[in-house]
Amino acid sequence: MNAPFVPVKPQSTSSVGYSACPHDCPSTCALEIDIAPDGRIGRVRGAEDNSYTAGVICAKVARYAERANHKERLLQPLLRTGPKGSGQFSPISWDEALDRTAAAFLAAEKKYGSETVWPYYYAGTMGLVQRDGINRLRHAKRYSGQHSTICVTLARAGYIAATGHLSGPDPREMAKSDCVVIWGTNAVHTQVNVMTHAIRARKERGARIVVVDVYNNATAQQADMALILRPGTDGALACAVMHVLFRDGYADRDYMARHTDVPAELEAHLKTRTPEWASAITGLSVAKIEAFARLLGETKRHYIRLGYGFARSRNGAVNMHAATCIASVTGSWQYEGGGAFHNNGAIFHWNKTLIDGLDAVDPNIRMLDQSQIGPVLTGDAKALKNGPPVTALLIQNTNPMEVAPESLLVKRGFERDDLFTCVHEQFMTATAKMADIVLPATMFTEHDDIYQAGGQQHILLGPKLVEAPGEARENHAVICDLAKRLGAEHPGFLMSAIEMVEATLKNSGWPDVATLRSQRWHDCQPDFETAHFLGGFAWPDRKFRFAPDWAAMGPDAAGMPRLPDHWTSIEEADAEHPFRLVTAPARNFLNTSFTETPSSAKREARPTAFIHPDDAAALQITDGQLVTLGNRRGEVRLHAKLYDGVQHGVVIVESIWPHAAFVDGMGINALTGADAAQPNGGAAFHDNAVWLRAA
Ligand SMILES: Nc1nc2c(c(=O)[nH]1)N[C@H]1C(S)=C(S)[C@@H](COP(=O)(O)OP(=O)(O)OC[C@H]3O[C@@H](n4cnc5c(=O)[nH]c(N)nc54)[C@H](O)[C@@H]3O)O[C@H]1N2
Ligand SMILES: Nc1nc2c(c(=O)[nH]1)N[C@H]1C(S)=C(S)[C@@H](COP(=O)(O)OP(=O)(O)OC[C@H]3O[C@@H](n4cnc5c(=O)[nH]c(N)nc54)[C@H](O)[C@@H]3O)O[C@H]1N2
Ligand code: SF4
Ligand SMILES: [Mo]
Repeated sequence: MNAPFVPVKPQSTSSVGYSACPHDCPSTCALEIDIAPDGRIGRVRGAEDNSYTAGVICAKVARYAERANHKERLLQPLLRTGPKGSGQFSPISWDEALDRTAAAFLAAEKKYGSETVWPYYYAGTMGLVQRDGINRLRHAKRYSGQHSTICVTLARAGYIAATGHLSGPDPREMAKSDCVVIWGTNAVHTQVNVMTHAIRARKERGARIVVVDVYNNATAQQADMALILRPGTDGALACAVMHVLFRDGYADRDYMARHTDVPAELEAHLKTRTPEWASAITGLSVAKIEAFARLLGETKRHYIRLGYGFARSRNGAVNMHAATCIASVTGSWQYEGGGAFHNNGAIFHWNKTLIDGLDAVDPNIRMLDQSQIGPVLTGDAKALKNGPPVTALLIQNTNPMEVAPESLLVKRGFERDDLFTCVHEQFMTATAKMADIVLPATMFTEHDDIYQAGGQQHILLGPKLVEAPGEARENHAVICDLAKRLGAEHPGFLMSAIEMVEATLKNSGWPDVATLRSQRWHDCQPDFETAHFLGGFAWPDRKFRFAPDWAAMGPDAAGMPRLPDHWTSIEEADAEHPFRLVTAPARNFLNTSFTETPSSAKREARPTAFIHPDDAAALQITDGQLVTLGNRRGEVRLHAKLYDGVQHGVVIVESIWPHAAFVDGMGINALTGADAAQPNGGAAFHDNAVWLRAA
């Protein structure tokens, strides 16, 4: 099926191209890419002169040639010839592939109406044009909407509930902090540049690095203080810290009076949230909680870097809000190197009307929850919003067969005979294997796009640097070609990708493509006053909200606590499911991307469950033994590793391994739930009660 890589347009000499890492990582590194005389990419380096990247990138992207020049890249459109999932396909022409896809969509629409077609995508590429253009087709055709809940929803709801705005102190200020708190992000694995700036602060000013996590991960191992708590208990820790800050005179009452909503009510509420109370919930010692609170109280210039991981629980939005509140009790927002940061999404003020086709949105079209693709495809009426079944899928930039929760349902859904699936991919993923039509996709060096950083403040140009292998085509071209066949109309279908970039930059008030080509990136950092909310927070009364209006953050706020608290909405362990499972990210994979590159797979070895030695002993499980993890959603077998860097009753499985890497061909998301976390949905990937036994 896969012809060997045939490079197109060889060049005579090596050169260096400038780009941005397209992967779904908050760092969005500025890259320098060697291009060999044969037209293929070689070594990839981080740009030294980009003030956030600072010459550092992760190992998996430094080895990108292995992925781009991989012998298993998809190079031709394919038609399924065997049963779904069999992997039996025959090459066909692009015209035939697109004609068949369009015909299937038109037939489905005729039978059930436009909402039966569900364009489904995520962030395999973070380029705005190539990632989001699928929405333009969706809106122009009135296909079902996608409520994107698989990643950021919970974390954002929590942060914005507090500040009103998704931005914060300049991430480069970490280097000027006296204490960097890395909370619920395994930065060494998931966004290595946080470490660059935190370690600079330690080297240059003796700053302390604190990590709050549920296992002694690679980041915690570099910390001066690590708080390894029970999953889903960060709200309790944050409350006890604030209790101590009030109790011991560290609270900045003047700041709170000026900039927050209900400080007196918060103080009264926290009276009972003592370190003893939190110790029983979190499993941390009272002494550790006191020490952490004292460190924050005595170190005004503390930068709280809030990750996604601790928000991937059913109480995740509440926990994110609670941790953010600490910076308002100490008033650390006021200082350079201080405050609480999660993501810079709002500073870019994009006008994405052209890319997304926002001028064609029909608000009456149903929105389907991305994380509930299992229930949706298996006909759950509530998940379908009581509308027609989904009988046609167009998938770009995502691998839901393996990354979405409740994998058994997802698989059953994809197996349906009455479902037509077209997958546009770089590799034959588990999802591509379920497709009727597979289309080969370009990689970032093979098409034009523009990128914005979430964990920093640049927009970066990622121009086409090399020719695509085989017949691979960019997402934008596929969307435009399908639109033509489907009779969809929008100006965006008639433009090239770089014209889309140019127009979007202009409509958003940013420098043009020519400027970005010469500058390579543009620094969008707002001024200090704005970034630190010194003129007020982004609510009408300009106050930070200790008492958030959860109903304003999503449709399902029932029962959410009025003030920061330990909210017991998590999937608690019980007699039948005595363990809590966290599916934290593996270092050498990025979701399921890079699972195909041999060096990454070799470094990760095999799917592994980290189990506390005392728990293992009680169950007579030995190191390296096969174990079963299970709950009412499914069962998964994998190998145990005895590991004392977790609390009793907690199991960690670094992810996301393909299903095929597991003993029974079924991976970790068989155990995770697709229920929508409050208030606005979101998958609680790290919030699972499971049983554990020797297999
Ligand atoms: N190498 C690698 N890099 C990646 C990814 C990857 O899969 N691998 N994924 C990319 C994507 S899509 C994203 S969104 C980002 C996410 O990056 P992060 O913000 O780092 O979020 P997570 O990866 O979900 O988890 C981070 C940490 O949260 C911890 N955690 C889980 N539950 C809790 C809890 O209840 N409390 C606390 N305090 N900690 C908890 C986990 O143990 C883990 O160490 O990373 C990106 N970068
Ligand atoms: N158990 C567990 N599950 C999780 C998580 C977890 O922590 N634990 N994390 C969750 C999170 S945070 C996220 S964001 C999701 C992510 O899940 P996904 O978005 O599905 O991420 P990947 O598995 O990396 O799949 C991206 C796919 O896009 C393809 N791709 C890349 N670039 C392009 C392109 O330009 N065009 C096309 N057509 N395809 C392209 C890649 O080859 C890859 O197969 O997973 C979630 N699932
Ligand atoms: S750290 Fe993140 S943004 Fe930087 S190269 Fe690696 S995956 Fe890409
Ligand atoms: Mo993500």
